[in-house]
Amino acid sequence: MIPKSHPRYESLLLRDKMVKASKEGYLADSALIAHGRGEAFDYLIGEKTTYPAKRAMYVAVAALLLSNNPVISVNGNATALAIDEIIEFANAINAKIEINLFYKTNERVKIITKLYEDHGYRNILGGLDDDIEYINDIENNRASASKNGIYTADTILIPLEDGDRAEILKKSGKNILTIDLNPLSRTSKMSDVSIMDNIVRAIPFMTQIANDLKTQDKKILVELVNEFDNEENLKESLEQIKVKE
Ligand code: PTJ
Repeated sequence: MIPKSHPRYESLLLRDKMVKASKEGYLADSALIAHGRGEAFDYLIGEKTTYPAKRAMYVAVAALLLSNNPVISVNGNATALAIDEIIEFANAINAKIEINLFYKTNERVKIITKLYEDHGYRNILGGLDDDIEYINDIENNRASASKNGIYTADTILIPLEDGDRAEILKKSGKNILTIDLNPLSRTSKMSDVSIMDNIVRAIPFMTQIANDLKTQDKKILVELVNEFDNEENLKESLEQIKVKE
């Protein structure tokens, strides 16, 4: 039990979630390493949501609301850290959720499918019985996707995604949005909208934004998307990393 007074309380709570998920057998072997990299970047931005991240979140939510078939891609790490928040967000924007594992095993897919069901989400895509297609005919696990989900999606939110997978999705012409604490990652660089923030802060904030933007005229959402420059926003994100005592 971590005392609430501990100066690193929030961070230790997330570590606990990751360790528990690892023991439950649904994380990739390298999941804790990926988490550690995220932690380091989060530390350097003061573990707070920065202004460029907020701006990117508004644009990402607008893009999702404007889409015909928006999909939220989830892996082991995203599930361990924010399963309930992801379900709430998907419901708020009417998006599908698809299990999309970089280090895919049937066992992990089975456990994650059950987790979403246990948390009240019945229509998870990417399960073992789902219809699978290969993006751009690349017959490789990295390119597999649910026929009714990522395969036919126009906009995909890919939090904490590996660069190879992001590249395949980007090359297929889809609108790619990411949440990634590393603004220098290949995924951040090749996405259309990159949110440099911790998934545990970003997703609940995006649900709030969705509830706000849903009441706005479609024209305003289109303007938000069209005026956004991801490269410029990533530069500003990088400037938020301050190394000082
Ligand atoms: O469950 P799987 O098999 O799909 O595997 C998931 C991981 C995350 C292991 C896999 O996708 C992977 O290896 O990813 P990478 O290449 O390590 O990229 C993950 C990115 O997410 C890195 O840039 C991290 O800095 C970032 N990251 C880690 N934790 C968080 C994060 N970004 C936002 N919030 C976090 N909590």
